Amino acid sequence: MSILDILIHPDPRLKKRCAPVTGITPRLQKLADDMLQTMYDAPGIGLAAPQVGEMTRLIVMDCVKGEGEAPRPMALFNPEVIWSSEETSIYEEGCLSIPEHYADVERPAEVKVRWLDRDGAPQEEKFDGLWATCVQHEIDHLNGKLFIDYLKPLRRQMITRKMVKLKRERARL
Ligand code: K1U
Ligand code: ZN
Repeated sequence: MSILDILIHPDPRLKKRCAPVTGITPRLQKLADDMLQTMYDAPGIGLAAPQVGEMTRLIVMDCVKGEGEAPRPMALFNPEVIWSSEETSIYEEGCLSIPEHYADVERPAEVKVRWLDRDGAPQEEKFDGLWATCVQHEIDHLNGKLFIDYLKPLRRQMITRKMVKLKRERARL
């Protein structure tokens, strides 16, 4: 398995809608495995394919938090929200493409999601808590949307300016 480079905002690939997967190939299975390894290495609780420059509808996540709890690595191809709760919850979100910036985002507290698993089998599951926040954040990535798009323009612009500066500094190293 390999650790992939994570794109940093602003990058045009993070603003584009990704194409659906038409069949689960060994290349896509390796991409899912590499994305999981990249996510654990970061560390993070989720990662979407466009964050590693792959414009395809694939996300990975593992929101198991407890010490001693078994990890639950998940790879979701073509994930879609098929039901959202009226009840919302607010969670302080971060993003591996916007390092060191966090903000409260309000989203449906529970969502039911349909996807194809690593073997191409259809799956459905209701997510709540951090899992619900994370799966919505990752599906947003597939539609070219970042958590800062939920913030007021001034705060979004301030974060974007800081990211431009960070990218310039990293490029100089
Ligand atoms: O999509 C991403 O950039 C990954 C992101 C997912 C996410 C975090 C918080 C709310 C919604 C979605 C991250 O994983 S940021 C890092 C992070 O949250 C974390 C890192 C280490 C331990 C626990 C959490
Ligand atoms: Zn993100």
